[in-house]
Amino acid sequence: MMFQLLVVAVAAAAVVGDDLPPSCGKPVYCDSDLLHFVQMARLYPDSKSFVDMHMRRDPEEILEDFDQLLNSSQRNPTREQIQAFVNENFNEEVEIENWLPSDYTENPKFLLGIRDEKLRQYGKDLNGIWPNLGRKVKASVLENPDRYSLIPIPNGFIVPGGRFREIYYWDTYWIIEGLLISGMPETAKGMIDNLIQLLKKLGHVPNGSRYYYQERSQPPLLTAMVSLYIRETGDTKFLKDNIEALEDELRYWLDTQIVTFDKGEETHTLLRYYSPSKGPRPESYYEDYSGAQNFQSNDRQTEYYIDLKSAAESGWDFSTRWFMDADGNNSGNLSTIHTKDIVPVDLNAIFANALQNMAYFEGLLKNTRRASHWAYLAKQWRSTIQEVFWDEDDGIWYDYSLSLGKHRKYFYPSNVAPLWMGAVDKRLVKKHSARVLEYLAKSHGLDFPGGVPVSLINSGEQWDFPYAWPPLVSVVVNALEALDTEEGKKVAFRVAETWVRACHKGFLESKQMFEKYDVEVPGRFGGGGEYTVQTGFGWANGVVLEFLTKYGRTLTAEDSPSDEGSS
Ligand SMILES: *[C@@H]1O[C@H](CO)[C@@H](O)[C@H](O)[C@H]1NC(C)=O
Ligand SMILES: *[C@@H]1O[C@H](CO)[C@@H](O)[C@H](O)[C@H]1NC(C)=O
Ligand SMILES: *[C@@H]1O[C@H](CO)[C@@H](O)[C@H](O)[C@H]1NC(C)=O
Ligand SMILES: CC(=O)N[C@H]1CO[C@H](CO)[C@@H](O)[C@@H]1O
Repeated sequence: MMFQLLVVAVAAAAVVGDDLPPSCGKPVYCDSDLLHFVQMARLYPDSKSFVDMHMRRDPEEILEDFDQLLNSSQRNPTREQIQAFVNENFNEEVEIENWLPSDYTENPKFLLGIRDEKLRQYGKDLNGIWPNLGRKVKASVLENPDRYSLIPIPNGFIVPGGRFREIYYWDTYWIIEGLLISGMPETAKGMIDNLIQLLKKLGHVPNGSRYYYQERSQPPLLTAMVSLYIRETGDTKFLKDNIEALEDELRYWLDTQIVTFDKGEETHTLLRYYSPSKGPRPESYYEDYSGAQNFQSNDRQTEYYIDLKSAAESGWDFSTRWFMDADGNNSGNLSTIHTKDIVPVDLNAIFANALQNMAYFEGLLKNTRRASHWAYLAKQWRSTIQEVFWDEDDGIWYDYSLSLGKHRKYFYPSNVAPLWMGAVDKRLVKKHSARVLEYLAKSHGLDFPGGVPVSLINSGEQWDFPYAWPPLVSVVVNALEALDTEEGKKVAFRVAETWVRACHKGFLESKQMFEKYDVEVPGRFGGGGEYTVQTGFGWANGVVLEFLTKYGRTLTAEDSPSDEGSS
């Protein structure tokens, strides 16, 4: 079982839509005429609104009644009829209630380490947002689970904010980082346990705790979260209780997301994002379905849906990173999305780190044989990362296109993910550090006043220019630190300082933290993409807290008069 990955080859057979599973096993939310007609009637500006409602009656009765409505209207019900049907059968009342984390305190210790008075206040304000984002699942969901799209989880948790009212997989990594800084390890532990409960129930950690997210995972940062938690608390009992589940998650990725291909003389095995299920994303049904009408054939539409979902699995929905025009360049648009053709640097860096974490965990539990098994795989993964992604000409790691057999030579912060995740052997870090800095300087990706953009292309998509996303800024700063050179540390500090000042400025103006920002105007929220900008915001708070802690002794809210002109 464990060594299976060496012999798995991916069958490149065409995907046939009818053979694919629906997005989830609950037809009302994932696979029914009801879903189709309601979402296409556009009753709500955000497609997520309907699939978050719960049912007033049993789903079988509702589906049958809707069939009747279709029959009596020759499958052409009016918008009013559909709205009336929804009002009668569904309830918008939120199934999640506010929750005050028991380990929350107003003046956590980390504030003492921040020298600048304004930034210390900012840290205190950010810490003070945690209780506003605390939630737990209402008891009514447990009493009648069949009537909800929410998957119940046992512990209180911190949500991202806005439309993201449930727990999300990769968001949780930066939230946990912030919670540990805020001295809230119990809350962090409860959140990790929630993800593990989802993993046990579904066989993998879903994108978020909704059935309609069930067929998609997200960047596999669970072991990295456990590692943060264990290093902070030394809670090896938690590790012991959950080690099997953590292994299961890695096997899930090895079993379902692996791709084997030739580059040059060598055959390589790595992971890609791949989420094969039928139809549009239920929570973005109208948008996906409308987009698919650009394609004539059913097979092309099916491919399109899979590429959209695979991009959603990456967390980067959507981005030129997954677009390929006729020449394979990233200047395409959503209708030229080819996520599953692209082997991503960051996913594989995260996975190499997960393998190494697993070796570390098994070591802590004194399972030496298993520890060396995972350590061996981790080493193998790191060396494949180097062989496939490293570009000797440009001195950086690039995503790799399977169909073109070549690198995608574009600036994305994910290019430095191997450094962030410790997925490059120390010797090579030393050897390449100057080249990586040179690449970053030449790319101009770090030159903007409001943060590091997710790309340099203004496509109108939310994971493109001019937007900066907090987790990616954290990736860049940590990658630069990992170079372990004086110059690397200098640049890391500059990037972190720019970021904290921009977020601080935005916060003073609006009293809000945003899920993403505009790199051209410091502190302005980023507006484009699939939905309106969301506030709160879990990972934004986590990343600023990270930088305030890391650089609290030297970081300032603004240049002091004596610095003016020198920077
Ligand atoms: C709707 O009509 C079809 C045939 O036209 C029939 O099979 C089905 O039972 C009808 N459904 C309801 C709920 O009346
Ligand atoms: C793709 O990029 C290459 C190299 O920059 C360029 O020559 C070519 O015209 C581009 N193709 C398209 C369709 O933009
Ligand atoms: C997207 O690209 C395709 C193929 O190049 C083109 O036909 C289509 O008009 C583009 N759509 C938009 C919205 O720009
Ligand atoms: C499309 C999808 O899979 N849904 C969500 C997964 O979670 C992220 C948040 O991290 C959302 O942006 C996606 O919409």
